[in-house]
Amino acid sequence: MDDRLRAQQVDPFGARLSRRAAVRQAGAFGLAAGLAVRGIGRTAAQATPASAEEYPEVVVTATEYRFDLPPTIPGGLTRLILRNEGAIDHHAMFMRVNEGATLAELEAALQQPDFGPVFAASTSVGGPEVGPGREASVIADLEPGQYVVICVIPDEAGVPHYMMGMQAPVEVTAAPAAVAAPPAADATIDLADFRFEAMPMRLAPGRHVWEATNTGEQVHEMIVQRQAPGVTFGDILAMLQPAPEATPGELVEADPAPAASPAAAGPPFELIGGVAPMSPGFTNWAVLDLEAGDYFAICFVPDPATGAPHFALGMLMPLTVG
Ligand SMILES: [Cu+2]
Repeated sequence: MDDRLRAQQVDPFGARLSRRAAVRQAGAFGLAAGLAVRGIGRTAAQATPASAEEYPEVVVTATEYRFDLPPTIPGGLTRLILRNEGAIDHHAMFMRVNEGATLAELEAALQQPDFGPVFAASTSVGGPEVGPGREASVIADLEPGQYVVICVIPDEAGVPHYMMGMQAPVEVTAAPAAVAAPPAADATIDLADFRFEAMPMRLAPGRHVWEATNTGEQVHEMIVQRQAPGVTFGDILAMLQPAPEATPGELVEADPAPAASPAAAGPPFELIGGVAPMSPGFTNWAVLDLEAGDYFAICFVPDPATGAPHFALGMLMPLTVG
C-alpha cells in the first residue's frame, strides 16, 4: 500500500484529503474558477441555463435491499432519478472509483461496515435520496469512469444497506454533446462545515432547483424532510438527539426517531428529496417539488473527530413553504 492510500485509510472520509487541496485552491482563485477547472457548472456560464426536463435521465429503482439501474450510462450533466419502491428511506450515492484504485478494491471495502476503506477507494459525487413510495432527483455532472451506487443508511442493527445488497456497479462512458449548460438554479447553497449557507428559509410552493456545492472539508448531505401537519420545528429539535455513542470515523447516521413515538406511527416527517452524502468539491442540483407546509433541511453525517452528527453542529435549518 502506498503512503497516499495509507493516509486515506486513516482519514475516515479519505477522499477529502485529495479534495482539500482543490478546495483551498478554489478559495485562492475564487470558487467559480476552481469549479471551472473541474469542469463543473460554471464552465458553461455563457450557455443558457436549462430546466430539469432537458437533461438525460437515469432511473434508479430502490427496494429492500437492492438497486436496479442500467449497468452502463453516458456521462455529463445527467438527471439521476431515485424511485423508492421500498418501505423505508434510501439514497443512491454515486461512488466513483479513485485514480489508482480498482473496482475490486471498492467492492471488497463494501463487504464491511467501516467507511474508511470505502472512501479510500472511491469518492462520492452525490446522488438523490427519497422516502418510501416517492421519487426525487438531482442533476449531477458525471465524469467517465467506474462507479458503484450504494446506500449507506443503516438498518436498526446499524448495518449499512450496502452490506445487505444495495450496491450496484455502473460504468459511466464519455459524455455525449448533449445539454452542456448547468440547470437554472433558484438558490445556490454551500454545504459548509457545518452549515447550509444561503439556504432560503421561506419558499413558494412548486418546483425549486437548488444548486448545492460541498465547500467544506467533510462529506455532507442535504436531506429535505417534510413535517407532518401540526409538528413544529421545536418538536423536531426536541426529538433529535446527538449521538455521543457514535464511533468517530464511522459514517453512522443517527436514528432521528424518538425513543417512544407517541403514536408509534414512525417519525412525524417524510424524506421528500435532497442530496445524498457528497464529497468536498462536488455540486449537485437538487430538484425539489414542494407543497405548502413546514420542512427542515438536515445532515446526519458525523464529524469524524467527535462523532457528533453534523446537524448537532449547525446543519439543521427550518424551511417554510407557503
Ligand atoms: Cu454535513
